[in-house]
Amino acid sequence: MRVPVFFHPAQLAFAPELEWFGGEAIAHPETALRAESIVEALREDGSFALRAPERVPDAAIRALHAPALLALYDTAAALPAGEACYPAVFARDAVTAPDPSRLANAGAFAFDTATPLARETRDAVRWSAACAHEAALAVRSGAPLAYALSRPPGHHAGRASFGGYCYVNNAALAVRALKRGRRVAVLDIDVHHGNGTQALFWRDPRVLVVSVHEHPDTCFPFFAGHPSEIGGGAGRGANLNVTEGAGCDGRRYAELLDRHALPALRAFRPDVLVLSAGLDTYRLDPVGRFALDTGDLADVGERIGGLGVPVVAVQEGGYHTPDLGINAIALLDGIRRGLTRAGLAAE
Ligand code: SP5
Ligand code: ZN
Repeated sequence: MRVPVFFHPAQLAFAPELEWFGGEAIAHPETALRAESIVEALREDGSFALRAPERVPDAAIRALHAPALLALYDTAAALPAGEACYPAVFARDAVTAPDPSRLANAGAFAFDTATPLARETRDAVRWSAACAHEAALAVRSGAPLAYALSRPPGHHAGRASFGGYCYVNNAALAVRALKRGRRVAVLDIDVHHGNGTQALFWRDPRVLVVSVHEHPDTCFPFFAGHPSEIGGGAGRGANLNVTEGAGCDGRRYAELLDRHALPALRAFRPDVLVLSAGLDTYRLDPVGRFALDTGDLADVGERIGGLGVPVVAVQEGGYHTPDLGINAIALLDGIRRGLTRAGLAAE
C-alpha cells in the first residue's frame, strides 16, 4: 500500500523568524524547511502518495476553537508583509473579554511568547489543519495508515489558546472527523506534553488521550503533563501522561510504551488511533532532550502499528531539519510493518 500523505504548499508561506523566549531571541526552530525536507524524503522514497488536501470546512475548525481565537488569526492576516506580532501583554483578571480585532490583545489568548502571528499564519494553519482532516477522512474510508504533514504543529493549541508553535489543534480535528460512533484514541509521542489535546478531551470518556513526554517539571509546557492528570468528570480515567527525564533513550522509551502507554490503549479497544507524531524525541533535536535514534523511531512505529488499529499520523514537532525526512519515513515504515504483522493489510 502506498501511504496517502497530505501537504499543501501554502503551509510554507508562514516563516516565523525569531523565537522570543525567556528574554532571548533565537532563530525560530519551527521553519518551513522542516516540511520541505520531509516532502523531499517522501518523494524520493516512492512508497508514499503525496497529495494536497481539500479545504477543511470552517465549521470543523469552529467546532474545536473559540470564535475569538479564530478572529485573532483573521486580524493578524491584515498585518503588513514582514511584520510579526509577539504576544507581550497577558491579560489576567480582566473584567472585559479581550477584543481579538486588536493584536495587542494577543496575549489574552497566548500562553507563551514563542508563537508569533504574521499575515501568513492563518492560511498556513488552515492548510495544516486540512491535512489532518483529510488524513482522517482517508482512514475513515479504509486506509490502514494516512499521514498529515501538518505544519505548523497543533497539539499545544487549546479551545481558546495558542502557544508552543501551535495555533489550531490538528490532531483534535482528526479525532472529531473520526468520532461519530467510533472509539478514538490519541497517542502523542512528541517530546512535549500535548496540553491542548489533553484539555480539549479532558471530560470526554469516549476519547482516550495518552501522551509520552519529558516531565513538565523540567520541560515545556511546564503547566500540564503530570502523571496525576487523569481527566475530569465523565472523562476521569481517559487521560494518561507518561513521563521521563531528559536523556531518555530508545530502550527506556520502549519500556514506557510497553508498560504504560500501549496497555492503556489496548484496554480502551479503539477503532482508530490518532498519532501526534512529533519527531523531537530524536537525539539531535535542538529543542527536545530525549535521545532516540532513527532506528528507535522505527521501533516505536512498529510497536504502535502492532496495536492492529488504523492510524492517522499527524506531524507535530521535530526540529533537526537534516534528519526529519529519514525519521518521518522510519516512523511511518515502522507503523506499516507493525500493522501488517497485526494483520492489517498495510504493505
Ligand atoms: C510542537 C512543539 O514541539 N512545540 C514545542 C515548543 C517548545 N517551546 C519552548 C522552547 C523553549 C526554548 N527554546 C530554545 C530552543 C533552542 N535551542
Ligand atoms: Zn514538541
